[in-house]
Amino acid sequence: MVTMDERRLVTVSKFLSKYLRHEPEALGLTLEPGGWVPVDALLAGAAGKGFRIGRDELDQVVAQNDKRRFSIDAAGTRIRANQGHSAAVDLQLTPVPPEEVPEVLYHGTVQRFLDAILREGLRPMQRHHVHLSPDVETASKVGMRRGRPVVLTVDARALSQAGAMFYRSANGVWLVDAVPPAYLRTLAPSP
Ligand code: HQG
Repeated sequence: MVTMDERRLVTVSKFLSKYLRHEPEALGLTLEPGGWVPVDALLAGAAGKGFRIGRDELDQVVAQNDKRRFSIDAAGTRIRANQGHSAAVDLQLTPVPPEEVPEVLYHGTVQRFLDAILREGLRPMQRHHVHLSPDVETASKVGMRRGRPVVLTVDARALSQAGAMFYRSANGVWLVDAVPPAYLRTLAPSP
């Protein structure tokens, strides 16, 4: 097996995110329940766009992706993005019972969204869910994609006990429909 360099890994990962999360129809794909598509159809669709991906490359991207964004099923015939979709799909997530939801989770964002977030709560925006991180460091990295990060603490257990459904994605990201302002606090910025 040829080992891929980091740049190629990122390029293939971005390609997969685009079509498995956002525009499956542009590759002639339909997301099955759970977000799955046949690997063969994906590789054929990619080749049709002039972007050839080898099956061994695909396996490496799934295995080595820094955030475990993708899964291949046990039979090795279907692939999916684990979360982050904007395309319509039933991800067949199982709600986590309130007693298994952590007391607090974190959300990384940036200052310019803060007023709106504290006023109307966290909303899923283009995605299906609000994404929450299990620790401050991860949340901080998520916020950093947009500038100087601001981390919010989410009273997740309380929100779950109040009836909100929490889901955990295969890569440890927590998902919830929305977070009302009453369950949010800004974490004091680190010096
Ligand atoms: C903000 C990446 C105004 C929210 C990351 C965020 C993550 C509001 C942006 C995953 C708002 C949405 C998700 C409100 C939320 N008013 N702004 N009421 N509510 N926002 O990308 O959480 O690389 O959809 O704070 O690492 O940043 O894709 O969500 O800034 O895990 O695998 O609206 O995406 O992973 O942005 O990131 P996003 P996110 P991947």
